[in-house]
Amino acid sequence: MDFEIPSCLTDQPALSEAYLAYQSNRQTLNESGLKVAACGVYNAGKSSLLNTLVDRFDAEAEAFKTGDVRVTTEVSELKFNQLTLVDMPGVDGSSEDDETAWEGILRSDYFLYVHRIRAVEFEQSELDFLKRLKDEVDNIDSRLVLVISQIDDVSSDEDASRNTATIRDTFIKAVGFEPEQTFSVSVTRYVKGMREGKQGLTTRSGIPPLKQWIDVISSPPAQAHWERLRTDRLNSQRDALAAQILALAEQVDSDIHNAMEKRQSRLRALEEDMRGLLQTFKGALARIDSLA
Ligand SMILES: Nc1nc2c(ncn2[C@@H]2O[C@H](COP(=O)(O)OP(=O)(O)OP(=O)(O)O)[C@@H](O)[C@H]2O)c(=O)[nH]1
Ligand SMILES: [Mg+2]
Repeated sequence: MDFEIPSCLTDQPALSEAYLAYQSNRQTLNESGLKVAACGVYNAGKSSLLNTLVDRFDAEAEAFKTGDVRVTTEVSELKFNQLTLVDMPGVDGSSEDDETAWEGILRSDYFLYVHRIRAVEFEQSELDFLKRLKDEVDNIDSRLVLVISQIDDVSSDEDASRNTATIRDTFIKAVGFEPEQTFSVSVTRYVKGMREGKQGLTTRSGIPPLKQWIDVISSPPAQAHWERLRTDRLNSQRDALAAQILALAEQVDSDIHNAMEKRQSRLRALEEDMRGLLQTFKGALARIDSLA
């Protein structure tokens, strides 16, 4: 739906944009069920992970496209039962991709932060992204979980535990809190387990606990919680917009006041000049009279 910009804001591009963003957010949040978004650097396995959550991982039936190169460049959504899954571009993409990812963030309720187990070092762009989450997203500590992905990619349990501990530490330092949940997953094991009916592999994929957690957050008892967080978010966005509009109104008021002051002082100066002129005329007249 297109929203109309109030006429008083039409020549205020930044405010118009903030107003439209608020209206469109409000509409999206009022109309959609719970949104869970996957974020992380490119190739972290975000799209593959979301595909397992809806059990659509066969190449020809993938819910979200996957691949070795940078694949996801736009925010895309998939409705699944009462839930909407949101796939986002890698946070280390172009700054345009990052802004696109950010739009997805602002409209999502929960975030799966996906990080490959082999990537022990975080990239600077990830740290910047996590800091932005921490600074700009309300109640992030109850909305962000860590997903350590591609755990089949390390050969020993020892390496896996060491890498997991380091990744968790860096994550905690970046966001400033311990995630309520950390999931260690392997899409490869899950898909193989499902295709070949190998229950052991499916269990060792770590995907079932993640699915259970999603069932819990999307269950009716949890609904009041995320709906309240949404309302809080919309209210603070509305308050910020109202404060901007108020600041603009005060500026306009002070501009009018200054213009009137200027006009008054010009009028006073004119009046003074006229008086001076009148005195000069009177003096001249008096001199003419005295000559007569
Ligand atoms: N070994 C292994 N490879 C995986 C796993 N999950 C995904 N991959 C592979 O990792 C690559 C990237 O996966 P995607 O799901 O496309 O990654 P993405 O994070 O969505 O990437 P972008 O959309 O480009 O940001 C693909 O080649 C996947 O097959 C896993 O659990 N184990
Ligand atoms: Mg992707």
